[in-house]
Amino acid sequence: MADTISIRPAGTADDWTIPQGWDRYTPEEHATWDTLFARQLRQLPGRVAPEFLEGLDVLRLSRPGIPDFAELSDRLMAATGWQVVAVPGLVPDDVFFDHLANRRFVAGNFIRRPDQLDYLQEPDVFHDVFGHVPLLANPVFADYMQAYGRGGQRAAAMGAIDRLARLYWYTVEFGLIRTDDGLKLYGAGIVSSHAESIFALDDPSPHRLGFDLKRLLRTKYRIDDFQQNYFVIDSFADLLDVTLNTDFGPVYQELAGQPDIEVDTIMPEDRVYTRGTQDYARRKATA
Ligand code: HBI
Ligand code: FE
Repeated sequence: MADTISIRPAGTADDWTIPQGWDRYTPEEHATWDTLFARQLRQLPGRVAPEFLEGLDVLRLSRPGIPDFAELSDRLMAATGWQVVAVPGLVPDDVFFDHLANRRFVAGNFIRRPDQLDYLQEPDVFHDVFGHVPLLANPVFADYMQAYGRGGQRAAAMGAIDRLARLYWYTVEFGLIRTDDGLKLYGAGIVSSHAESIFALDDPSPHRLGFDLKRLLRTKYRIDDFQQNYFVIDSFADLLDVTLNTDFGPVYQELAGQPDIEVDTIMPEDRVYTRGTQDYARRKATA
């Protein structure tokens, strides 16, 4: 995450949480949530990891309207000890890691305007709650997210936040998972995006590469368009296992001496699911 100097807005607590203000949402805002939700539910079944759909069920997220975080947290707490807390937008890294390390997921309480359905800069309540929260009902992924938060606190102490942020980016935000029924989506940035939930699986442009922690930590990413690289995990248990059983300190030191890997590069040791054409940017430019 760019080192944006975040100014704590008035009325925000030290941990940047604010009241969600559920009863202040307008019917149009609830309708925006319903439009986004219905659009994703038309295309995610069969493309998304089954654990995501199970999470929607367990948390009863199919009910219409923007979820009330208090009610949602009651169900989430019962499932995995997590809760959803409202924040005004992106929060400083150390605040973010502290919340995750304590099983609190920070979610923006605002929703995009109807004319922003397809892209917005900051994560809104649809990205955060529809994209991220269902998998927090899965015990293994819930443990992974807490492990990431704790890892973030350690990375901060070693000046390695930007390095570790790549792990979050290529798993929690834009991860794919291998199943007996082919590759499936699980990253929140993909499952909450109408276009990218197609692009990430179907488009011939991006590379789809087997998850390898050190290779991933060297790989750059872009924040303003579809990914040119996706990493594929074998299972959530494998992702948790690697994260819990890696001593990141020596890995950060080892990688410090190695150059970053560009998004259009395939390394000799890569497990290649798709050797992408990398032509998306060109296609888009000439569209
Ligand atoms: N703040 N609200 C919010 N949501 C995020 O996803 C988030 C954040 N702050 C920092 C951050 N993500 C990432 O840069 C961390 O991986 C470092
Ligand atoms: Fe996100």
